[in-house]
Amino acid sequence: FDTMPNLLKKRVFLTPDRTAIYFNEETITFKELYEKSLQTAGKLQGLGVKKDQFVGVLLKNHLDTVVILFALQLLGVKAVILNNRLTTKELIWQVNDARAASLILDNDFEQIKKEVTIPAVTKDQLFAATSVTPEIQEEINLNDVCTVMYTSGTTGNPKGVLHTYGNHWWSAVGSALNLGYTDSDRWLCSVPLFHISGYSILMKSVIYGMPVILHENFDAKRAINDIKNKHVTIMSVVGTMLYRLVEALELEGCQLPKHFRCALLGGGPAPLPLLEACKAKEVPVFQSYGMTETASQIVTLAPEYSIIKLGSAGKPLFPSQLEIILEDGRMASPREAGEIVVKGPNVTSGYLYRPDATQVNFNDGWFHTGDIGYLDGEGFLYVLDRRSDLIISGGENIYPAEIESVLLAHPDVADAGVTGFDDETWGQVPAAFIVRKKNAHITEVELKQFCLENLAKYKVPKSFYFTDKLPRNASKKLLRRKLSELVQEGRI
Ligand code: S0N
Ligand code: AMP
Ligand code: MG
Ligand code: MG
Ligand code: MG
Repeated sequence: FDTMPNLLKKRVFLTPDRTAIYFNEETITFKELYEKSLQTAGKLQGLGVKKDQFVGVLLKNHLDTVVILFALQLLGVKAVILNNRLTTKELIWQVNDARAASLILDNDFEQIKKEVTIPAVTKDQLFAATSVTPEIQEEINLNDVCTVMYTSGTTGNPKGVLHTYGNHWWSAVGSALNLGYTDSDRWLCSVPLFHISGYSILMKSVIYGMPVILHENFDAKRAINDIKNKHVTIMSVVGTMLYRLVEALELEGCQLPKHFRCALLGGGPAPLPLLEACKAKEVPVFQSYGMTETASQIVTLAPEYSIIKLGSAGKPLFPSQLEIILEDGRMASPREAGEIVVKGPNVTSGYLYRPDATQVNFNDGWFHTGDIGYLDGEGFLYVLDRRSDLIISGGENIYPAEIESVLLAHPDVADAGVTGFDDETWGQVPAAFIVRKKNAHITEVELKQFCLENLAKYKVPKSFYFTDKLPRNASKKLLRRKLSELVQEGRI
């Protein structure tokens, strides 16, 4: 059976007066959220937005964003949710790739508003528009696409990951069956709503009937305050955020209150020193493994194992399965490393307009993550390595190939290679290796500036090394791992 009542409508029917969102000094109930979303749906429809269209959304964490995202769900519009940190060039590429019919953006994204060729409406313009009676999707089909989020690839351009309503539903259910849910739970969302880490919290809010404390961005002090004063019990974090949180606790010489029961840690590897620092400060960390394609965590360490299985990402959530596959296609034995392959109702059905990429990544309903790991004898997952060459900086993904192609486009650059260096603050940061063209004198400063014009700031290499030749194998393939060795061995 693949239909369900509209999620927000159902939630309003069940518990209209419960708090849905705390945002700064504002608090709104599910009933108020529904009314605002309904009115906004009417305005969107008045502006020509229609069911089944793809519509770009470029909005910051804000109560208005929540309203707009649910308005789109009420209309049955597929939201293409864009990463605020990207450059105008990168954003326009994604909007075009998604064949978005229009774009809704925050008031201060002026550049893209000027450059984009589809109708673009700012949040202020949207809220000032006249409302018509919206045609609401009373039922949702679990196979219908709800959201699209772009993720970069090893080679080539970013791909739009499709999330159906079913993916979001099962992700929320799978999480609750593991973390549990009680009426006193309140989830702090200081991760971006444009990532599945943030959006999935909104879906949980509506599905569980749970209040969300929404922050515009992550600020450790503010997080600690709200955990105490607004009775936050769970929050989602990436490693960089958790480091800052523990640091702030140390600085203030305090601990988190007992009601805080879970820091859901995802988006990248969990360094052991971080886990140990959390243990010392009694911060209850739930390590997890997940990705945009799995509509948030798919593997999470249950609380009773957080100490004895330190470093493990846990076991697959109830609705999901996981296998380790060797290069020859055989299943790995316990402790034998291979590719992590996952299956479940939370896993994406594929990439937008990319049947080729979808086919490459799926085999009999199993999604090949490209990540490397092993299972211990009891079925606990240990993630060893990221998908090929992926650099994760503060929870944002960076693919070397993307930076290399920008560098290679510079007229003074003959060859370029990028690799990740370990970094205390961000986990990893990109470093660039450049071979200048003959008689060219391009400097680090100039190359950085060139990158800034073409790439989101977090993708701009933190260091540049100039060299005569890059390590390549016989078939001219760049050996990225050799790049860091050049530096370590002092040969550059
Ligand atoms: C780490 C964060 C909070 C840092 O942002 P901050 O401190 O607000 O920075 P800004 O004030 O905006 O900028 C200051 C300077 O820092 C640079 N900068 C910002 N971010 C980065 C970065 N990531 N890497 C490198 N540099 C960065 C700015 O450019 C600026 O530079 P200057 O000063 O030079 O101008 C922020 O990055 C953040 O929020 N990160 C988290 C993103 C995230 O949520 N990622 C997860 C994505 N993955 C998924 O969603 C799938 C997994 C998942 O679902 C999940 C993940 C985590 C937790 C739970 C789950 C789940 O399963 O539910
Ligand atoms: P994204 O969809 O942008 O969050 O990227 C997800 C990627 O982050 C995964 O494919 C992994 O490469 C990496 N990742 C997520 N969780 C972990 C973990 N627990 N340990 C190591 N890498 C992780
Ligand atoms: Mg900041
Ligand atoms: Mg989650
Ligand atoms: Mg990531």
